[in-house]
Amino acid sequence: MAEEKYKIVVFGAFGAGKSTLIQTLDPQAQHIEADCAGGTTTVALDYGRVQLGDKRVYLYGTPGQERFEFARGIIGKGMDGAILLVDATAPVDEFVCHLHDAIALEKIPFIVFVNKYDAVGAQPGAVRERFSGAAVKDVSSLDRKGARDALGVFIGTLRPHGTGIAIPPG
Ligand SMILES: Nc1nc2c(ncn2[C@@H]2O[C@H](COP(=O)(O)OP(=O)(O)O)[C@@H](O)[C@H]2O)c(=O)[nH]1
Ligand SMILES: [Mg+2]
Repeated sequence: MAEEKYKIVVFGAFGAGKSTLIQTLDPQAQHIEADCAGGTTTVALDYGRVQLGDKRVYLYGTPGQERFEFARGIIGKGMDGAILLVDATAPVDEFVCHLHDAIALEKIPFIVFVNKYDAVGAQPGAVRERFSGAAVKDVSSLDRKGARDALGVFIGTLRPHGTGIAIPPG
């Protein structure tokens, strides 16, 4: 049987744990930084690969700041699913809600990973409640097995790359 491929993009605020998650899932993941605006800002991307049985998953981490909307648009092109990574130690702010709404609007299948849920001061319940209409799971970016298992369950709900319905832009 042919190998199935999936493109998954990880969205989340700066510091939510996106790079950590991708590094945990693929220790050989690439972290790429580029200077923008004459070196005054840095745009950081992550890229990793995970093999789950006969399923090959390509993971992309997007820059977490508001001003990199354009980069998220480019990286997100043709994704089969999205992970919204939320830091349970920080309030769910407008930016996180904006990311959620943008993913939902495009009808991208997604799951919310509640990261840092066991850290001091974490309020995972508040995150779960905020996104109660969606698939939500406590997943630590530092826990390889937990992250792999959660990714595997999510991938199992998706159609492989190239079989989804193309959504026209705009
Ligand atoms: N306690 C705890 N810290 C984490 C976890 N995941 C990430 N961090 C820390 O959060 C910080 C930001 O993580 P990073 O992956 O760089 O965030 P990014 O900006 O979303 O890529 C780092 O200091 C990580 O070590 C986690 O599951 N638990
Ligand atoms: Mg990062």
